[in-house]
Amino acid sequence: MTEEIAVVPGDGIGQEVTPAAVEVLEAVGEFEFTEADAGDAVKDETGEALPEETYELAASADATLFGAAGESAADVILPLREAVGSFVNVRPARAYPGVDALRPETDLVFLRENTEGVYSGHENRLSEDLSTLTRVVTSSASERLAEFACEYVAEGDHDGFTVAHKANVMRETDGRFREDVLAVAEERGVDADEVLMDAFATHVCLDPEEFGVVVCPNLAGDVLSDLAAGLVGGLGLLPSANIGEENALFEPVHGTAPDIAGEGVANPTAAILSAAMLLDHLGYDEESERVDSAVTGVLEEGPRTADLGGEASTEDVTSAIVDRL
Ligand code: GGG
Repeated sequence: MTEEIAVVPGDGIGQEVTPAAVEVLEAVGEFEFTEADAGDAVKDETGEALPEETYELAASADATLFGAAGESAADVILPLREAVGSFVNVRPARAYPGVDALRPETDLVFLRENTEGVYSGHENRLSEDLSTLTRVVTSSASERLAEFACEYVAEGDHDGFTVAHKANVMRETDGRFREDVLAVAEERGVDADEVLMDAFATHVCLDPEEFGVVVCPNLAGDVLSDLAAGLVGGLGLLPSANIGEENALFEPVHGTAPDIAGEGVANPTAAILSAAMLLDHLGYDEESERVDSAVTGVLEEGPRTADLGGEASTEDVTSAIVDRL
């Protein structure tokens, strides 16, 4: 049976890098692609950033490829993650040969809680002077993330994981997160250590080899993975997978990059590596490895987009990757 892949480019460079990822998927397999709108542009036209049919498509497709969300991120990417029942956002950040990285020894994977924390949407403007946000942390979500982390560590070549938190200040919410994650690791016999997330931000810059798999609350995972992008050569390189029990959505970590949107010069690597994660998730292991190795080859030998010091266009890089498949 041909798998149906929902394609939601979103805004800005999402419109340029998502077709690049589709081109790569078409080169390695037979899939049925169904495209749908979401984001600022559709909101301007219809008043709705995430049309119901896009939500339903993501919920029913075998997998979804998403591009980027801009101003309407909260109304687009959070509900889309919900549509696929995602509870973890997997964000690998590794340095590639040939890429000028601040820290070439970096090889990290962030496992970010994907349903709650400060992204649960409970914000209120209570007066002219006062706005509030309710942070939600449940044991069920923390334990589910920890179970995933234990399986991820067992299946991969990892010694254990580090849980990054700020439980010395947010004693109740991060305290619960920390306690639940460490308890599951102990129960499962998986090595887990812990670090305060602010200290992590320093230590990962000074000595990234100290860390491997990093389990984080939602916002911390968003911020710290972007920080790690800075260590490996930029946001154009980081893919991600939003994994649920039965469904999943794949997207580059970067946003819409309005400064270069529409110029055809965005780096498609993160979107194409997200497609490699999609292939792996659907069981196309060999195809996923082929894409990964084609991307690695192009990063090493070029062509390169401007963010990596080159002059190539999105299409030049995509064609070079497809040629290597
Ligand atoms: N493709 C990722 C994207 O659109 N990022 C924009 C953004 O604000 N994301 C928030 C998040 O990942 O939670």
